[in-house]
Amino acid sequence: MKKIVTLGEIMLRLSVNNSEKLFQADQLTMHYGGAEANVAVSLSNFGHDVYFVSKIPENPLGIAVERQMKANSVHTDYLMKGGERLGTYYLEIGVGQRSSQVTYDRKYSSFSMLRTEEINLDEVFSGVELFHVSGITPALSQNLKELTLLALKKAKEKGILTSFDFNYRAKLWSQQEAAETIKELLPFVDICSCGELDAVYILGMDQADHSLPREEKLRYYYSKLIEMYPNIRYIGSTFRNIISASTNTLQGNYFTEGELYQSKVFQIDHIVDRVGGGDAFAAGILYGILENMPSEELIAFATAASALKHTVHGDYNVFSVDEVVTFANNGAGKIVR
Ligand code: KDG
Repeated sequence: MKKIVTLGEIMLRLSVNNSEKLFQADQLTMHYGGAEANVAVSLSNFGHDVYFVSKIPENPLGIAVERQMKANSVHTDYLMKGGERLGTYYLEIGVGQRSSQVTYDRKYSSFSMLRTEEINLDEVFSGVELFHVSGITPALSQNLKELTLLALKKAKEKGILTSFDFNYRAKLWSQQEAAETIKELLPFVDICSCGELDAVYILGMDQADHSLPREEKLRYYYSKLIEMYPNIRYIGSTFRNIISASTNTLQGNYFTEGELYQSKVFQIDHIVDRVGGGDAFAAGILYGILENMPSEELIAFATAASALKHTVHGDYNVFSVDEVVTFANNGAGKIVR
């Protein structure tokens, strides 16, 4: 069991129940989620000792978040209380060829107003082996930009393994703002979740030759990423081919020591909820790295974890290591290649 810290916002998620547009709905279903909270829950369900650092309001929604974290055995010692409100997001679930839509209502949330002085990073990082944060956190406010950089620097000073998922959200900031910030963060990152679009549109890399196979393009982007930031030791991403709102294929990619490892292609025939699939994958990669899994096993595990997440409602991956391994081994996600 390793001590892990994640830092980020958790929100109330309100989703439409049927194939309605939000403005038509007269009932909404409640869940709670946020990228780094999702990773925390996943790693905790994999048996690690996870601390989620965030801030929630002192009201019934804050109580609900705290109880959920505790129910998933995530430590809440650094879940600060106060501020105005819990951020909310509304989710219209995609149907057929129509993709899902997210509407944020998170301005002035308790977390986005968090100030650096409210956190004692020396205390938070005591005995920690892994720190994870994503691009959503620095997108939320100037304070959180500073805190994310400070936390990554501090974690590195203390010899903690650091993980950063680009998680670019166009509704939160422009590509240019994201680029300026993320380029400052990457020198302090060991493990990075970065897709092809992140490489081109956030890091400004020249597009790979169109005629190359997709995995060759990825090798090109990842080799460049490591040339730019030699501190990055592990990179992960998925190829998703969305066939319809209820079916997609998923293949995981993992790059380390100059080699690209790819999982089999899972076809997920009955998608219940895609949200959090990327966080489930990132948590799977982190689990594999902490366990020193051989790279082929690691990428099979992370991809199976993500595929499995698509079969449950809500943002969290709630499966245990054994369940993920069984799913990966028996191809319950239907391995198509
Ligand atoms: O990766 C899933 C997240 O996008 C979801 O949980 C909500 O954190 C969230 C966000 O800011 O969009």
